[in-house]
Amino acid sequence: MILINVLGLLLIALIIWWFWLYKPGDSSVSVTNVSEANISGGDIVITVENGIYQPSRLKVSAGQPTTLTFLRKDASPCAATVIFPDSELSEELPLNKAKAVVLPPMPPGEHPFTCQMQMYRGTLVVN
Ligand SMILES: [Cu+2]
Repeated sequence: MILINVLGLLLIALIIWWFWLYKPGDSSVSVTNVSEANISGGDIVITVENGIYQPSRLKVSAGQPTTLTFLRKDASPCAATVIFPDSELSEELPLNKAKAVVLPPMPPGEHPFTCQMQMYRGTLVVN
């Protein structure tokens, strides 16, 4: 009886660890400096790999169309779509092939972009 309780507690601890504490490829840890890029140069390529967009924070200019170039290296189908909710836009990203996504002009502010299940997350900083 006690053994079963202990096993149950261990299982609960494992589940808590798995879902709340273990974060593979958490972008907030290592990429703070290189993850922010200014897109106005036009030649930034956003790599889709290991659960993060790299860079994941992009500065773009307000009031003009923006072209983002994505390069998907993650073969999982979830990474295949990038969604820009504020622009009501979604694009398919081919594997290992650069894909340019043209965004309409956006109002100033922070506009997120994600994959289908929101595991990949990025932010457009428009100003
Ligand atoms: Cu996803």
